Amino acid sequence: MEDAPPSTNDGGTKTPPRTPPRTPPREFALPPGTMVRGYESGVPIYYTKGEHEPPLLRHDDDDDDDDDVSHHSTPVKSVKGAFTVDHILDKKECIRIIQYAERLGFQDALVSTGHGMKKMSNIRSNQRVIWEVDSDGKSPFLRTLWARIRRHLPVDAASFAPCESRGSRCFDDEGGREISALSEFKPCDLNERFRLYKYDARQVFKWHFDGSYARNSDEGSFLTLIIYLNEGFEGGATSFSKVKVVPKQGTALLFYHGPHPLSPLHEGSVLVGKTPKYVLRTDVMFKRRASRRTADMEEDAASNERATRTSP
Ligand SMILES: O=C(O)CCC(=O)C(=O)O
Repeated sequence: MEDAPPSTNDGGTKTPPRTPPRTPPREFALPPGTMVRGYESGVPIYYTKGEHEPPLLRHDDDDDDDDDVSHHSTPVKSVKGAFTVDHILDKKECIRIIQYAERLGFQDALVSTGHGMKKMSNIRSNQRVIWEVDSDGKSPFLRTLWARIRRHLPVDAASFAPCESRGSRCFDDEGGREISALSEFKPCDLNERFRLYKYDARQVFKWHFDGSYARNSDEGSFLTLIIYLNEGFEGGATSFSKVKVVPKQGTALLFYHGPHPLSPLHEGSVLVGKTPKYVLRTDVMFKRRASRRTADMEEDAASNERATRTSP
């Protein structure tokens, strides 16, 4: 019998560095302003200071009312909650990101497991670079990308399409315990840990579910964000059980992941020809509504007080 498809958050979760590097440090060759922040399961985690990031310079970034049709989102047929948005990055921006990733250097992509990241070539054979920027609004790259993405997002994690709300509920992985009403979680920003993928001929990321990244008890990711950095290669679609999304340069693909009930099984299908495929990957983070957090804190305070009163 075949094993169940794996669930992986693809290196998006930060774990304390434990193991020594698998490859010698490459700091000597790094672009200015980029450093190795540490190693996780031997994989270097690169970090770039804001002013040295590959710039995102499109002219329409300040225009909140931009209703250019080419920026509209399109649902992915037969994958509930999944949608694409064209022109999230322009051609120049995609090329700069690819060149930047090539300077950092791709390595075999590992698979995240409960015990760190492991090479599992039966599941994925593509290459990857893990690259972090500053969170808290300090990274121009993250800030700009978020501004372009956020207007297309569902209003909360219970919505099945951009800007539509429903009242479904969410269960965790172990035994179906309800973790919270999904509608309490609103999109708040992007995971500052980007993963850049490269697929050469015959490389693949086989059928799997994406895991989520929990930043803290009130913030976690519910959506995968994939941005295609190039197009025109053979094979290399993102495949779901009934439909394939053919990569288009600069287009974003978003779908639910982690404990979300709409998390779809999917695959980065095998690349056939000689032109490599490049992808930028991160997660959309959601934050629990403040009123709920306050209610939880009040409940905690009340139970502390009860505990204090009953203590000897
Ligand atoms: O490369 C692709 O098209 C898909 C990537 C993927 O499956 C993932 O990041 O979870």
